[in-house]
Amino acid sequence: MAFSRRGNEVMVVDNYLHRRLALKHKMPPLVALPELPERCQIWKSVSGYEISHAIGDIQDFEFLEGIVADFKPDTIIHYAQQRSAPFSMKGIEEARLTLMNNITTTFNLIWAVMRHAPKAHIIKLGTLGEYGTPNIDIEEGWIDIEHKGRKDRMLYPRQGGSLYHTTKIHDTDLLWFYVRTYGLTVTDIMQGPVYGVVTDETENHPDLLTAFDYDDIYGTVVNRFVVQAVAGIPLTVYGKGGQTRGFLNIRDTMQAIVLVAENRPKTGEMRILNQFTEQFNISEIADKVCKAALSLGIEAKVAHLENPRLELEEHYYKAAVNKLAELGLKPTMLTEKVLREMLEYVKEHQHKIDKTLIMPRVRWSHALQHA
Ligand code: USQ
Repeated sequence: MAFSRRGNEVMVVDNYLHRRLALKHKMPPLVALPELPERCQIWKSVSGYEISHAIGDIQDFEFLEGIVADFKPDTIIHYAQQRSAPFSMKGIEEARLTLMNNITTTFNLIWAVMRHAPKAHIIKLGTLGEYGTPNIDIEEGWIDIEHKGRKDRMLYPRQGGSLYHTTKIHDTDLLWFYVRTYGLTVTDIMQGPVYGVVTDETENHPDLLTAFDYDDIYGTVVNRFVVQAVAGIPLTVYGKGGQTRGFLNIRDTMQAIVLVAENRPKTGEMRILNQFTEQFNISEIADKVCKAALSLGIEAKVAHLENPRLELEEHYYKAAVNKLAELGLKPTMLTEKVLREMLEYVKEHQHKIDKTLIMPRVRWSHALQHA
């Protein structure tokens, strides 16, 4: 929608993976959304612009190849990923699905582009979690290393905290291999956890919103805390709550993709950008949500749960984030007003909250216990 309203010819390809998994594992979003063809119609009626679509799985190379050959895109935004860390740690079936889906979609896309649109700019959604939580500053994709008197510039070391994050590392590696070997043009955007409800395009159109997930597997931490506050459930801080991440508003995800598409890297370049607006630890997020809730008369509490994940709960964290600002990104901050708007949205749909979806069910150590 963001590209369409700028006058671009847009095509969306979807296999409903997110919806199918949500259905199978009984974790619906807060508000049910129409399927893609209906959403395209609604978009046409509100904007006048047409978005074409195809329903299918890009793990099927022939399906994808046909689309790239016909449409001949000059920019491709690759969102086709199983993107939940807890899902990828649930068991072997979920782990395999995540690994196969994420790597195969990237691999197929690379080949479809090489064959039919070699000049296309691939914009790949990466994740800050690829870098993990190292005890040194995190750079934007690359690091200059001096070793035994010699210097080189290499991919910044990566160490994911879940299998999902590890598949994103594989993606980066695959893309970098094909960029340096065949001269593809790629931007890998390393985003932190996203929060928020609306973008400029969806603000007044509830049927065009993205899924607002709050369960333990799909929901990300800020959105979960907002729902928990409204539902009167103590906010589920995992462990000590000193886990620090770089957060961003969903509005900025769109802003970034548009900026990146409009400012292509050099042909044959692998450009890597970090994206977040502010760093917080989880306890700070919980405090902010409690404060905003209180301003609406909701008294939220915080609970420190045993951490279902294996992650550092207190650590150094300092990530560079310059390149998107240089392209002109105007950051949206996590203000009390923004949190209040989220709380108000959730309050409107309070009756739809399923409280059984809140507590964490997936433990990183689960697979070991069942080995
Ligand atoms: N956390 C809690 N309580 C909760 C949920 C999460 O304390 O109820 C903690 C987690 O332990 C973790 C942090 O909050 O330390 C972030 O968890 P999250 O579920 O919000 O985000 P994460 O699993 O890391 O994954 C999300 C998206 C993923 C994206 C990633 C960016 O689902 O697609 O790639 O954020 S990043 O975290 O930078 O890797």
